[in-house]
Amino acid sequence: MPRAAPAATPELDGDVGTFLAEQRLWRRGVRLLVDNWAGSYTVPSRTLYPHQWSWDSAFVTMGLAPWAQRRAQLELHSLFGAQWADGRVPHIVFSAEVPLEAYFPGPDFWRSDRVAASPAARTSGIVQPPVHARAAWEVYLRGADRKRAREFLSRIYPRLAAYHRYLAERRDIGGYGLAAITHPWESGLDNSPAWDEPLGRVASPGGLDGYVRRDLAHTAEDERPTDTDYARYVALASSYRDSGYCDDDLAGHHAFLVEDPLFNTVYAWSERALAEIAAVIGADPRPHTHRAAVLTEALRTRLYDPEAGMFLARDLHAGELIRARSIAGLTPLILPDLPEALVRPLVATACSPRFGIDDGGLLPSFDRTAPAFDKRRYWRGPAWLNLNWLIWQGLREHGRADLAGVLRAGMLRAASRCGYREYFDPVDGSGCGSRDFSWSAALTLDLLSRARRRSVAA
Ligand code: 2M8
Repeated sequence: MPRAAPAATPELDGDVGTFLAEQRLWRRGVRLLVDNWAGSYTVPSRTLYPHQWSWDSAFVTMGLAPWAQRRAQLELHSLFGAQWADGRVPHIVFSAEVPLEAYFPGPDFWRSDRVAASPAARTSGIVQPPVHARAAWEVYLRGADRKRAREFLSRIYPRLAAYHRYLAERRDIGGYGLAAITHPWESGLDNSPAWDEPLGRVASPGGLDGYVRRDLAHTAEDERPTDTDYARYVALASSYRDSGYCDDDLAGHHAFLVEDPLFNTVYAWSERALAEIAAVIGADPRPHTHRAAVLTEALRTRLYDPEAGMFLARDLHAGELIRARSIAGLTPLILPDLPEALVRPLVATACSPRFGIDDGGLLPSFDRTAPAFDKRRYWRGPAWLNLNWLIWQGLREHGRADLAGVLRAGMLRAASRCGYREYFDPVDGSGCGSRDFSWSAALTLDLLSRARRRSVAA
């Protein structure tokens, strides 16, 4: 896929220009997170996503940690305040103050209040990638008040451990330790072409009859999922809901069951963070270290595909890998115990024309050379800052500082040119989706604050 040459960005030229541009980015990012603060958590977007989302809150926490410790702590406490008795952390916690028609599917669709295990707040009943323990660890590392930071860890640790226990005990459908997801929304990469095949098996007889999509009021239609896909999302979520969100015999009664590389990578990454947290608060880190190692090994044996040179998702009903190359398959790079024999092909794939790290832009969410690639439609090609930020961490972890630097520059350039958009067209660099999107700002603040820490230390 040909790419337009990146236009010159005068504000990023030269040391002074860079300094001023980064100052501007910092101020705008802080302003945005202040504006999107809803009292005890941050909404991903005031328009498109007006409630609390699970993994969004974890990313936001990382961006709050360097300058707003109390808010960062509160962000996670408020999410885990809505944890279910079985340990699951719902992917959306609904605000009672937001009108019902502001978001679909809202609390009346999910009906969490009819489930005994659910909390007082109304929530969805599915989960999202478990980045939270890693976020909690970052909060602790950045806390100037060490006593308070330790107290925070002691309070949050049992909650985090309960979520991981839920995944280990209720979602290991394949039997190798990996958690299975029950819905594309659980992957975080909701509309990825990787889900086309397993989602295609979901019957949605009534389509969207009786439902009104609210997302299209805020974003262009060609940047969002189609009605056909939406009808399938709704059918799948309704069937899980109508089972009482029951995880017994999922393989027998649930149409979509997938082992996803991103979900399980952040699970392993967070399990390592749990080990660090346990050591600080005097709990036993060994079960976490053990599970992290099991997960890395299962990722390698179950999801790595040598021919693709990357990790692929596994469809548990079909019993095989899904041959669609999504950026999720590059994220195992963040695992420090990933063998060098796998790091090398992953880096090569990231630099290949399929993802194209070398040409100075951002990594797209899906293989640019595949027919399903769609440069502006959500999760079918556009570049997202959270995924680029994860790969950036992975490249640094494995000593690829040069490539990490290219990615960092790409992320800052995108935010400088287009503002904190939800995602970016990887071909011409323009912004798409929602404006003033929280994790785009938060992770940029994280990037900037790490550089500050380094220069202060120097
Ligand atoms: C998107 O997902 C929601 C459903 O959960 C939606 O499209 O309405 C995804 O990008 C997801 O990863 C993200 O957490 C959420 C809020 O930013 O939006």
